[in-house]
Amino acid sequence: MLFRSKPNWELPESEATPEAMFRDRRRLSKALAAGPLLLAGAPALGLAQRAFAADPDMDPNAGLYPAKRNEAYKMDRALTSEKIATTYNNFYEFGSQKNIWQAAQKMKLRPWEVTIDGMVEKEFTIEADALIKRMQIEERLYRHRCVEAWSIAVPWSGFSLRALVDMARPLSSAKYLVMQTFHDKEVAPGQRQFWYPWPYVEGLTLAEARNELSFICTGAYGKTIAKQNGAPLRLTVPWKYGFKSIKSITRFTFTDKMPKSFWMEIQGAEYGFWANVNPEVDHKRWSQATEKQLGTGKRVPTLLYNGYAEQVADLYKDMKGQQLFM
Ligand SMILES: Nc1nc2c(c(=O)[nH]1)N[C@H]1C(S)=C(S)[C@@H](COP(=O)(O)O)O[C@H]1N2
Ligand SMILES: [Mo]
Repeated sequence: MLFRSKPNWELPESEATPEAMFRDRRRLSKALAAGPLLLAGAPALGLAQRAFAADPDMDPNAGLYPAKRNEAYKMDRALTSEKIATTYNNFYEFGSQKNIWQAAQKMKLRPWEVTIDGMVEKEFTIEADALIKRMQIEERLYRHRCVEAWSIAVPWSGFSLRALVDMARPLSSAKYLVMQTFHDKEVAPGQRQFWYPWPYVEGLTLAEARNELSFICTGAYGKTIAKQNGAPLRLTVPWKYGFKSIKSITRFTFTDKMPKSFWMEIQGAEYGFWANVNPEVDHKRWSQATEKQLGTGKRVPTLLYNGYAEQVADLYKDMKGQQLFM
């Protein structure tokens, strides 16, 4: 049963938008210029809502970026240019080529409902903008290693996944957090390819979800995250192969059963649940020892847990028999 109630930490709508909106004056005035067209259909709408109706891409939380950098997360290499990180993407909902960034602009970000359900004290649904507004937003520099053996280094902004887990108040019997991407084949042509098990699904153990590194990205490069990078909410778990970092999330479900992810469903022999980065465990069809650093022309050694062993190795110390690295 899904309760559509407002948890006590949710702001009332009236508080949640206008003041932040005015920080984004340029787009607001652009949107207001389009206003009269909308007036007939929506006479009761306030200024802010009218601006939204005119431009659903306008982020009422735009003023949160650039966010203060959390210096705990050091970077050992040059950051990848924004140009590369926003034009070389994996987002199968929009096609299996890397150049899907234009197709992804079709995503409509408002309204964007996020449901928190399953084994929690009380299920609820909240608007992504309201959720983000409640969170402590910071910037972190993270490495990202795709299972295809390329890598980037990105200044993400967002909030710790642990904060969302705490808000959700999972039952003590919950062991896993499952995340799900939007499902709309009108918007995403890839989702018309019926042989894929849509929607995209990924999961973590609750211990992993509570690890300090697990991050929900809402921004990148000092501004709101681009659609092709997984707006409005995208997971980043930098010690795991990139496919674990699910984009454009609409649902967080708490459960006691290990979920079967999108890639496990497609090719379980090559893509497992854990998918921790390890240079010594090859993919069935290629080596994982090195990675191509996009934008540098360099191939560099891949690091165990993508260089994050200090933060995450403890999670796996009693799990010797499991396939932790595929
Ligand atoms: N919903 C969804 N999330 C996804 C994917 C996808 O196809 N669909 N691709 C994954 C893979 S394989 C990688 S490497 C990263 C790529 O993120 P980027 O394009 O922002 O660099 O997103 C991950 N998240
Ligand atoms: Mo990937």
